[in-house]
Amino acid sequence: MKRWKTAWRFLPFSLLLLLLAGCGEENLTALDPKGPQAEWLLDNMLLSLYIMAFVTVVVFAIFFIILAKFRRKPGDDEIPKQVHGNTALEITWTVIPIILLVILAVPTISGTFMMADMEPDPVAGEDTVVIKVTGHQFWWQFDYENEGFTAGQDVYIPVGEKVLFELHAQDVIHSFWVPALGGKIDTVPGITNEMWLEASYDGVYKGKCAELCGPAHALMDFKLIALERDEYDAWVAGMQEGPEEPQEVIAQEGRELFGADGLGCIGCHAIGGSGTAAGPTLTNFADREVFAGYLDMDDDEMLAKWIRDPESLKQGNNMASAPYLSHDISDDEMEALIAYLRTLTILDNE
Ligand code: HEC
Ligand SMILES: [Cu+2]
Repeated sequence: MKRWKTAWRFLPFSLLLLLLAGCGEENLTALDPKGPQAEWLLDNMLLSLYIMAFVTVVVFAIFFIILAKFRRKPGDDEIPKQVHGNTALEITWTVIPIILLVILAVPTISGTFMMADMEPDPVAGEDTVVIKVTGHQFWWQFDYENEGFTAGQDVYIPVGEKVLFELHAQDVIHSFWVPALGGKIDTVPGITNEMWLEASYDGVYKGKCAELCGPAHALMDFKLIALERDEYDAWVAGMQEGPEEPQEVIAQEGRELFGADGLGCIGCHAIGGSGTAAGPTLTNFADREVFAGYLDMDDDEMLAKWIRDPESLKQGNNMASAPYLSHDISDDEMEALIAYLRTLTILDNE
């Protein structure tokens, strides 16, 4: 009894939590669709919700009517007539659910085929974009194999076009999910899964790993950036060319440190061209909104902290085993490294 009383006291908090659960991250929601797949998913969710609500209302209405109508009244001394079986009723409550299930099945089946349809659907004159996605603990690699370059953390697509994704995983199972655009599909080591997404509007869409994959799983965020076709083409050309040479002396010193004769960052972080499985390419690092999935891009101190002690900010990440960490990076060196990292832009060159 006492336990129930305590439990009830938490009810308002639980309801509040439920309310707040929707507010956490702006546009990390499937309830505000921005593409044909996500729209279909929401429509289907609502259809099943309405059908369930309808069934609940009807069943409860009948229940309460019968409760009121047939309850024991003063003077009712006899047990009512006992009935077994009623063919008409039984047919009714078998046929109605069948009809409801058919109503649900028709759009579900056609939608499932629509979402599984990996046939390219090129928009007039443009090649369909195909992107190889690889999930790593705890970051995302995006290989644009036809175009010959790799992007890390942020995936760019042209707006209004069906883009094909080939999904892989390097280490454990992850799940690729951009809620505003579509459903989630697992990335599984040794298996290639496929999906397509289309963004109806340009913009920055949040993505998240949706499969518990290790200590920093919750920080395995990424962005999908949908650009108009001409901007997208310019971005592709920029990624193929790589970032411009650093002009400032301090940034040039940073590039030395970044290289194989310095701290050896380049061993895991490609700049320009294809990347490796060892770490995200930093070709367009300065164009990101966040780094390491969640850290404020404008915060130099945070970036320095990341480079000095990545484990303290993202538990279990694979930069924490980098050999350079045994070397004390001086403040001057750090300043140079960060100055160099901040020159790594593609969007600002256009
Ligand atoms: C052993 C390989 C390795 C070495 C060496 C290495 N890193 Fe990393 N780095 C990684 C990995 C893996 C990540 C992704 C971590 C994550 O988000 O889980 C990363 C992430 C980063 C990021 C954030 C990238 C992003 O876009 O989110 C920066 C910046 C970075 N490293 C800078 C450096 C610098 C500077 C050096 C050299 C001083 C360096 N790294 C050396 C493996 C390495
Ligand atoms: Cu993951």
